[in-house]
Amino acid sequence: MARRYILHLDFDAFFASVEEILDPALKGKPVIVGAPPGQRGVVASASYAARAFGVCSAMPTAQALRLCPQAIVLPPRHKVYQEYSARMMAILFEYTPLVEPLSLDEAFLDLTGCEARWGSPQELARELQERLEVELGLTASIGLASNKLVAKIASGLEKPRGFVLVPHGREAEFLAPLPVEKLWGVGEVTARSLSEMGVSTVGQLAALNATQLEARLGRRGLDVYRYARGLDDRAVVVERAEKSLSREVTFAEDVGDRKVLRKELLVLSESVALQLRKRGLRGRTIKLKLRYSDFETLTRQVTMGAPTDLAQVIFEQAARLLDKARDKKREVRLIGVGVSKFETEERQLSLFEGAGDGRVEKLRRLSQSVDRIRERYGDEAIRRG
Ligand code: TTP
Ligand code: MG
Repeated sequence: MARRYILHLDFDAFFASVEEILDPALKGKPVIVGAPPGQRGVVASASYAARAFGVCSAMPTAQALRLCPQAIVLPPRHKVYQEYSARMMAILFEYTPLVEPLSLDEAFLDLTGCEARWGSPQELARELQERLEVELGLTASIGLASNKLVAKIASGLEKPRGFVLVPHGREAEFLAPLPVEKLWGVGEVTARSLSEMGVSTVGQLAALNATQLEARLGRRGLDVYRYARGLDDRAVVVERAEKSLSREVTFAEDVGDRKVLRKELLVLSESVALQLRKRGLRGRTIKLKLRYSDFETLTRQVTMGAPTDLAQVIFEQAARLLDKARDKKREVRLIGVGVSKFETEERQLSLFEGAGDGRVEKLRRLSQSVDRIRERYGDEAIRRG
């Protein structure tokens, strides 16, 4: 069987770099894309010149400006970034149909068996990096490895313009010196729990056996056990154009308590909202799904005047549907939330501008900073209070 090659590609300082292309006078200067400091905004993207001053994403813009007063702060222009993202994806698809976009500026490619047509995966990766720079003017960092986990970590290690190849069989050795937080599934809480066991690097983690990890981390311990050894067999998933996005959960024990159901609904709404924002989608229809203990399943939905990608809005609608639809005498086995009727960014902008809804804007800013923290520290880092 052909050796598996997975490539992960991520643009360097994506939003800030696009701004530099559109205004070449910005090149090399400390550029920050984010909300202005007056609005308690945070940095979405910082150019590498700005990072030299200690500026990083998710940092409050006000703090960034204290570190680097000469920084140029620009408001995000999502439509433009989406265009560049689409151009990048189009180039990737020229090489293989096995492209999995992860967010606007990053994707996985499965290059297994590509040699016949494109030369070695290394050559292909280099060519890709060069083409993106010549044709789009954007630099990307690439990780190339036998699986997604290792490729993704590798692409982040030598930014900007990084290229890190992890040879087959050397995955564990490559990961060993890295901090445990680099692994999927290891957020702040898990890292703290591990450090109590004297474990701070992936190598130390790999010395633990599965039973120890399961005892400490629960079911997730087994995933972490495999990741620590550089093992990950997840496939590159080719996405169809999505029409809806949903999350559902089956309870270990059937639930009749409204409070418990609402709490789960909030967690699901947050998860759906995060996925929407990562994909740059907003939807107008919110759907609730309930399955009772006897497996009878019902769905209810509501369509709003304006699209959303906010957990709070999704939750409020779903919770209202729950109160209306639920038969309180029966216990619930499964609950789910979905969002559909997606709208394009352009229309969304005008709707939001027209609405002039200060609360929506405030929620959006909060959500963006929450996303950034989640990206960094994993889902477990934040739960709404
Ligand atoms: P990243 O790839 O995380 O950041 P980056 O491209 O700016 O910098 P790096 O060189 O470290 O890759 O995210 C891509 C873009 O997505 C980023 O330019 C800004 C935006 N973004 C948000 O607005 N909110 C978020 O929560 C995240 C993760 C990114
Ligand atoms: Mg990036």
